[in-house]
Amino acid sequence: MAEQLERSRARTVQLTDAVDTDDLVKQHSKLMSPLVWDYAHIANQEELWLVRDVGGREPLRQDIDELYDAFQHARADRPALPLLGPSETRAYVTEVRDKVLDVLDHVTFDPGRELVDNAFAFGMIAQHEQQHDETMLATHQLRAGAPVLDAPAPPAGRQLPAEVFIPGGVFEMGTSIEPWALDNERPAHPVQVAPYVIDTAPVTNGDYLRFVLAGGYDDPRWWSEAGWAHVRKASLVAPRFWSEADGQWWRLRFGHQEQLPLDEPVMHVCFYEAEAYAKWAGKRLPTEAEWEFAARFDPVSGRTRRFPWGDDSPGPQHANLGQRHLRPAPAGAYPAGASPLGVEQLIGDVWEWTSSDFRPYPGFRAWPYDEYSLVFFGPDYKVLRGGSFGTDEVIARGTFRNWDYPIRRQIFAGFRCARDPRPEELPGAGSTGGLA
Ligand code: AVJ
Ligand code: FE
Repeated sequence: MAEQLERSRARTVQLTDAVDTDDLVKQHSKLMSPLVWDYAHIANQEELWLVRDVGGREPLRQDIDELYDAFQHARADRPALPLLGPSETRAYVTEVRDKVLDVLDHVTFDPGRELVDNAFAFGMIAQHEQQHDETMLATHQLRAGAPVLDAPAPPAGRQLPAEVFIPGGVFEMGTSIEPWALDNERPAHPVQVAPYVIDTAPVTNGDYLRFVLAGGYDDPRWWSEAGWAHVRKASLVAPRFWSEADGQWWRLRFGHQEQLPLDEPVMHVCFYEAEAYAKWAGKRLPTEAEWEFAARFDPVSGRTRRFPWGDDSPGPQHANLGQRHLRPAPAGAYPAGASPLGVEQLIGDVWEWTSSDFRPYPGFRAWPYDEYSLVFFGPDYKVLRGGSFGTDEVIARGTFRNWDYPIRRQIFAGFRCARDPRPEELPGAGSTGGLA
């Protein structure tokens, strides 16, 4: 457990030490908090849950709880708050962690105390820090100026069949046994999925560029009513961080201007752009259940597994996770991460927009606090699945559910398409499409 906490902290320190004091305290985008807010918020949540609640210890800094309560102040207003400065923040963060390691030394993981059974509260806090680390990475992407982050390139891609036929059936969605699954992933429940066809890999920059060049952003036929209203109002013409000069397309990546890599998954598109591309391509977005069926169902055993490749935790051969490579990998880069039916790169690379609203599963219980999931359920948010290159493995479970507004583009999100099978693709019609 201490190792998990140290791993998230090493990442937080790296992301905050990478910039100077000015860049730590300033707001790089109205959509994001100053990095120094995330930093102290991480420690404040850790203090609330692990020092005060689990440990039953005295508060360290009750006076600052309100400043770092995400529900008290919108992101846009946070720079104007009397926040702790960088050195005060670092001192607070260290003080909290010292106390937490002491609590960890003395705690008994009593199965009768739900918060500590299976070390849940510690796992929740490690995941919370890693989630903010991905948020801080998105802030880095929005930051202007010379690059400060670097990482080796991901593995090379390979040619893939375009689509995979999924026979569908009843499967167990969500989980009741994954010890650190958060409330919205629970409980496991049966879901019926009709046969469908899904893209083998996420839609690439090259695929998406064809939509742009075909005038996709100027044609209301491809857009939902809300999507068209948004694309007009926001004057969208291409994914965020793309630019064009004399027929050459570029993308900005953590301060580096790079020629648009055509075989990489497209990223920084909002839900409406994903939806419009899919319609233009004669397809649609997968539902959340279709995504999870493709990622977890094993047709050989009939069982729902943890990951596309099985039950083992992700290794570097399976998926592009954990900020090892600061970009998504080209299509086909992770053959060892394929699902039994041959769907690839479901975990890692880019978050994938689904067509589903963020809703509770049947039997949902808000736990251990309403503000993680409960207050966000409803039609305002769309679900994203699978994690990105910026997501840590402690989060990127096959059951993990992310959500955001359908207009958001600063997250590391792309998508893959799905479609209903044509009659001749259904079993018994002679051909079974890509089904092995
Ligand atoms: C699950 C990524 C939508 O960042 O708003 C962080 C995670 N919750 N602190 C968010 C979260 C509380 C959450 N997302
Ligand atoms: Fe938070």
